[in-house]
Amino acid sequence: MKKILFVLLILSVVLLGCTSQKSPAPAGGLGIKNDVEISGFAFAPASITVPLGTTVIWTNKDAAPHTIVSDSGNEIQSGTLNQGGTFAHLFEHPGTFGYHCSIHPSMKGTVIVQDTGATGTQR
Ligand SMILES: [Cu+2]
Repeated sequence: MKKILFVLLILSVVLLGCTSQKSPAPAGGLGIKNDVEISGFAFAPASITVPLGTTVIWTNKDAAPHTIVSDSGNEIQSGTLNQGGTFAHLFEHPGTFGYHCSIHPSMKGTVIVQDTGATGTQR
């Protein structure tokens, strides 16, 4: 009886192993996160380099409202963030994304998304 249980245990481990190998990791499935603070009318850090599939989360620590808007295109487009407000964006394409605050155009930041191949995304 103990032998049968042992064999069943081995079988289930092998089967589970096969099953998990067959399902591909979803793009950005690693759940990498990176925080940017908005404080003193500035993005901190102003420039960040992240691997593909990273979710960047901006948090407004100022009493003044701010936005996060792409310098070109519409990759990043937050609404107005009041104090304590957050905005999250998943970067699914490699590249350099410059952004600014539409209320205070002197506030600028950059997100550099690198395709390290670590996410398993083939391009
Ligand atoms: Cu602002």
